[in-house]
Amino acid sequence: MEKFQPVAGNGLLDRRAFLRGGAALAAAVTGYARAEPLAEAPWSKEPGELVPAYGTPSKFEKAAVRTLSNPKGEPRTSHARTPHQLLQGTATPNGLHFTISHAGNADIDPAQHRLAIHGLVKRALVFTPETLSRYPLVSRFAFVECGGNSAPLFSPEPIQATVQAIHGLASCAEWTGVPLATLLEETGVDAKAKWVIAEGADSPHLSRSVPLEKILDDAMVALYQNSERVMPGQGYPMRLLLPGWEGNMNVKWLRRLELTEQPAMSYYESRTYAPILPSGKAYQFYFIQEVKSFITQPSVGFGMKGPGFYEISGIAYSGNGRITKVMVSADAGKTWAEAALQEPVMSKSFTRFRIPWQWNGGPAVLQSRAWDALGNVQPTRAEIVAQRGVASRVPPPTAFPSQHYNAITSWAIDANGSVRHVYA
Ligand SMILES: Nc1nc2c(c(=O)[nH]1)N[C@H]1C(S)=C(S)[C@@H](COP(=O)(O)O)O[C@H]1N2
Ligand SMILES: [Mo]
Repeated sequence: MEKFQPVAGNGLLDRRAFLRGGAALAAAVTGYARAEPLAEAPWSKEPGELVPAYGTPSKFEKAAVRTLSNPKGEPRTSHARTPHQLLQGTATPNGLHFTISHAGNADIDPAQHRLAIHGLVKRALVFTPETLSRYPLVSRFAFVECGGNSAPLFSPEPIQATVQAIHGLASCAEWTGVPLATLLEETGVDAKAKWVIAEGADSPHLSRSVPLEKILDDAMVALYQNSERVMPGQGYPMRLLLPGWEGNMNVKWLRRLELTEQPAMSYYESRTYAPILPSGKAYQFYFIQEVKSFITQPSVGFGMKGPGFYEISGIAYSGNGRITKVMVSADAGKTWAEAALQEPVMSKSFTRFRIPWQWNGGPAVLQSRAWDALGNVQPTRAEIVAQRGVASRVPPPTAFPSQHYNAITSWAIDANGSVRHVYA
């Protein structure tokens, strides 16, 4: 039984225990080894349903949907949050990719859509989706995360909400498109150019300024999302993809890229996404989505079913590059054990982590903490609050701090197995 010895407080097991424990441990978790005769179910007795032209999930998976901020079209920004507590793996299905659209999803006819690249270039050029898709394409996985994701955790008191409500404004997909370096090679770049102003074709013409360096490094005009055309909510027929950078800068329904000497100081970069510090000063730009992780199973709303073996699982990612390590605690951060990272671990992408746990039925506080390839470590909540402050207690909640929360999330398990959000 040595392989089931805890490696950290409150019953955390070695990350390889499930592998080494093999069938005995798996049976302890699931109970499937108890032999029962198989029943002949109705679906085994007749031909099945017609195969649809476009598949959708089983009717038994109705709960795996996004939660909406304006389900009836209320006039406000549309937020659709990814149900992380119901997903495994790392690629977000296209229908569950989180969406933030400030004025709804533009309904664009690709035959009429144009992308102009102009300003400080040698030759201004205009592309159609069709001409763009004839360039050499590249594919890469990348997460997109809204700068406001996880901001509920700036609240002075813990909030009893699901991981979807707290961390649902981040998703990950395989994007395929044309690297902007390729397109700028074709337009030529004036030596004076330092910034690229990206603008969308939706009615607010959302625009953001991006340093030319980032554009030439790994920016892409994405045409495909998980192998099919980019979804309307993700910017059909094309979006700017800036791997690892603030969601808002990943301009959807992309129609214009203007090379300039100075940033535009557009509405979103000078107001919404300029996080204010307790000193009253604000970040002028906050490009990178810093290293973060959170546990998706178990989490609020999905409790434990009696003492025994469980797998703790979650997502880690960093806008700086690869995830190098995730540590998990079951005793509110007193002791930690290293989680297994699911291969492949890709730069600026979701990384699934997992660790086996023997829950003894007593109170426990689960936390995860991630490290990235640049050596950044996910902060504790105390650290981020000391630096950035907490949101006001008095309604209406103040606008600050409301962006770029990447500290540790804590889930408390009580003796009856239910999960609560706590600050620990
Ligand atoms: N043109 C345009 N681009 C946009 C937006 C928008 O409303 N219009 N929303 C932005 C915001 S706030 C975020 S967080 C990301 C979200 O990308 P997604 O909806 O594909 O997940 O898109 C950004 N790009
Ligand atoms: Mo956003």
